[in-house]
Amino acid sequence: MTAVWRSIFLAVCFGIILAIFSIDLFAAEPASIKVQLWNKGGTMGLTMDKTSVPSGPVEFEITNTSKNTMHEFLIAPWKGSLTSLPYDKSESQVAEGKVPGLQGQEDMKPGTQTTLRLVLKPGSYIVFCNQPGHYKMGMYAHLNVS
Ligand SMILES: [Cu+2]
Repeated sequence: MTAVWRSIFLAVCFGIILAIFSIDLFAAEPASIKVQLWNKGGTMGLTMDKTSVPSGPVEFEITNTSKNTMHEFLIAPWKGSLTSLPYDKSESQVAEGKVPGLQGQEDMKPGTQTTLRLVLKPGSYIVFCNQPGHYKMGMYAHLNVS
């Protein structure tokens, strides 16, 4: 290897190392929210450790803390009242087909945990559980994405 090629090679190596380090230094950690899906003595709910996050990647660490009940975690942009999602009375469930932008993690067995990574735009969101009857029992919460 000539001296010129060696210095080019070293410069490229140095550049690659710098690039790796800067990616590592400047990559933003995704916002993280701990979610608990729970039921106790005839009541149930969905509890989050924060109610506002910056837009972009968001990581939901979801735990179904129930010992005996299936729950789920659904999220959709929603500006209205938290109790006014379109509802299908015959199914005792939110009419999911009428909620634009709905996504999430369905059917979490009791005692299970999962991590859901989403990319969220700024806005007002509703999070809820849509196992039959659970939305009306109070399994919903508001999330603000700024
Ligand atoms: Cu539920």
